[in-house]
Amino acid sequence: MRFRNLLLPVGTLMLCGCTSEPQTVDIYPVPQQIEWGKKAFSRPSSFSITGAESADADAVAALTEVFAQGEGVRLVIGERGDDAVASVASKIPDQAQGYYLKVTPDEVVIAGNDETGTYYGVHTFLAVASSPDVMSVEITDWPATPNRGVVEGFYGNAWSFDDRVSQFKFYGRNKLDTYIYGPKDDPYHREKWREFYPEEDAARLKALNEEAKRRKVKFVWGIHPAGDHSWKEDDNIATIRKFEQLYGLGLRNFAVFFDDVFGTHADGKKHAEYMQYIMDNFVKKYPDIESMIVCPSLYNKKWEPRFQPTYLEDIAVMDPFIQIMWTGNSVVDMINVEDMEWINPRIGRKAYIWLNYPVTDYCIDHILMGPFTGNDIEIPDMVSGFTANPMEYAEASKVSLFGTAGYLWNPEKYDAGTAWEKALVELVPDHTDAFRTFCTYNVDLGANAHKLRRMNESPRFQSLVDRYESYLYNGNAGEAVDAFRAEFVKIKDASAELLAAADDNRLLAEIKPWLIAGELLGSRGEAAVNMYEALVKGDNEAFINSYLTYNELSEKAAKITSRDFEGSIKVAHPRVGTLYAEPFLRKGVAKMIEMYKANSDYRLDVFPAQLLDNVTYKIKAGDHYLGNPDAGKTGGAPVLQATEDDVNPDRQIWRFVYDPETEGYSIVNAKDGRYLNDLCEFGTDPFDVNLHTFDVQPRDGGYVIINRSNGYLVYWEAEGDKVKRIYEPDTQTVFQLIPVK
Ligand code: 14T
Repeated sequence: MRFRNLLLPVGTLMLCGCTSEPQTVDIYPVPQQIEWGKKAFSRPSSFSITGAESADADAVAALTEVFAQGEGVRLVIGERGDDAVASVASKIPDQAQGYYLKVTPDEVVIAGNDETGTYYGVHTFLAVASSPDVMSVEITDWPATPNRGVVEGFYGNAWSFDDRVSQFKFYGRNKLDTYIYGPKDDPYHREKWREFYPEEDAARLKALNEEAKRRKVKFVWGIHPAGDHSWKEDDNIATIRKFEQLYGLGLRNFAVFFDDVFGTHADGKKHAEYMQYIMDNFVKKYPDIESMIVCPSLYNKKWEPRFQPTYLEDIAVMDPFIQIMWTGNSVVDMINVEDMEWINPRIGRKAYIWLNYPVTDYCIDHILMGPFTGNDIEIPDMVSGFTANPMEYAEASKVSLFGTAGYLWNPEKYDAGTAWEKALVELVPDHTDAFRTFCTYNVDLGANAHKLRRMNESPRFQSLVDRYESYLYNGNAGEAVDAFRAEFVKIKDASAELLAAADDNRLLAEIKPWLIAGELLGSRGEAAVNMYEALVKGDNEAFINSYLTYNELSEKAAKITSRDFEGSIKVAHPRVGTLYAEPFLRKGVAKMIEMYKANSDYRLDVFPAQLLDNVTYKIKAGDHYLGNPDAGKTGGAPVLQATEDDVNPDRQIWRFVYDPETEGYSIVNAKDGRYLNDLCEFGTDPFDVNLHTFDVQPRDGGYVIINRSNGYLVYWEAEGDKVKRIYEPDTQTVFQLIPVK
């Protein structure tokens, strides 16, 4: 890299003989070529601007929002072909969206290869000129990846108008140029795809498109018709009409999504015919349409066996104008060179990446605040675009998206840790240390159906566990106790500091429930440390009091909800520090209670009934017993039976085995060893802890049984002789678990 910089023509820059260290600023995304000189001038309030009339108006506006047109150093702005920048024409890189920027003591030149290039050049200049000493510099820059950005493609509560406006500003500053609109739960995107947007919604989309344009972001509007497309003419016509509504609002970039549909709706030949119809009757009719993107039904390699063997061949015939999306090796996966080498030849073009990160619609109790990492640096050349599917928390997603922007612009100079650190400063400038602490506790996704994990959560806590956990159990714990207490206080104080600042920061306001959960994690930890100290001293009363505090705080934490507003698509139960801190606490408290019970009988009544691990129970709903009459068969479901099974009692006996990873129990029949799956049927696939364990919670003298397989909480309700799955807890059944033997 270094020698490449030396090859750069340095022009009038006086690079040699500098005496003082240049006070350079970090520019992000990192430019392709940059050479700093000495101080050029002190940060002024105005420049004498030349070329503003012919230069890109959005670029000029971004510049003059910060610096007035007036006295001072000459600033020349324009794009290739403009007279103003003719003298540097040979230095402008010829890559799309590229720019040349030069700052010297008597002149600033910002020259784009195109309009977007000029706009990006202005943003780089604003970073250079953000320091009191503006340094001389020469930058030649361009993006490594075409079509960089975000696909709002998640299930759940769609982003608001304000969320999106705030995103576009952020994209413009960070040189992301694409936003694909596809929130699964916007009825006019998917469920009611044939219907026009009502006037108010239409006006908002129009305004958003204009806002996006000002930030040099392509607003791509997507339709999701495949769930009930008839593959007949009238539905084709309905599609064109709907597209024409959006075209009429000024949109020029479009997409069609065929994801998450199956059977006859996932037919590659039909998809190709439909797209040809759209090309002939819409795209070709309006020559100013800029793009048409398709998300296929088979959108990741792992699903290949599920589809018609010819699906990819069938869609490969689509018009080359059409870009085809791909999520990689599986639904949720980072992208590597082999993925691209596999898919590109099969679809006869460079795939357009839909990266399912930091989306959390399948693990909604988590927020993903860790660094953006894991994608190969070679892939920008192998894709036609790269968009990240974010969380329904728009502001919080920016921590990850900031990294996405830097990675896509210049993967070779992208460092995930440095980018993450910069994101924290930019997003929470006044409470960065507290925000850093909080974010480190919100990195892993927990056990989930897609199996993506991030093990680099709370490294400080992890190292405490590694160093000290065994000390605690060996009774040699002075140092360890202090270290754990300090770390719990740290997460508690950080969360409290951020909560106090939340009203002045959109991002913090958005994640308030998680901040509350963070604060409670810290105070629960303190209570647990107090329990430990009391236990060591043999102070029963202090132990019980701290335990009651721990319990009260834990119950409070379990009741926190996020997105619990009227009409919310899904309510989340925020969980923080689930990889190291939470398991440490749970394991530690259980162990302390065990030790306490072995040595004392003082106030044992305050310990709540606990489900025992690896113990067999009869499961009763009212006076019915859950049974397995077809023991030994394959599939089927358990049945609620009015009488006890005297012939073969094991058919009504179930073993509950705790899985610490999912904090849930598997439920296995004693007669034939078959497990109950997420559908409350007998599983036929290999047992999967991520899908086939249950939360079993004490309630009203009995227990409720909950499955959290795919982000949704699913409850059990006894109805007739069946157990059915319900999505609202109100009518769930309280079961009696009767220990057997
Ligand atoms: F279109 C695709 F590329 C895609 O990823 N589709 C959905 C997406 O909307 C969702 O946000 C994402 C993460 O949950 O995964 C896809 O949705 C799924 C995937 C599954 F494997 C929904 C249910 C599944 F079982």
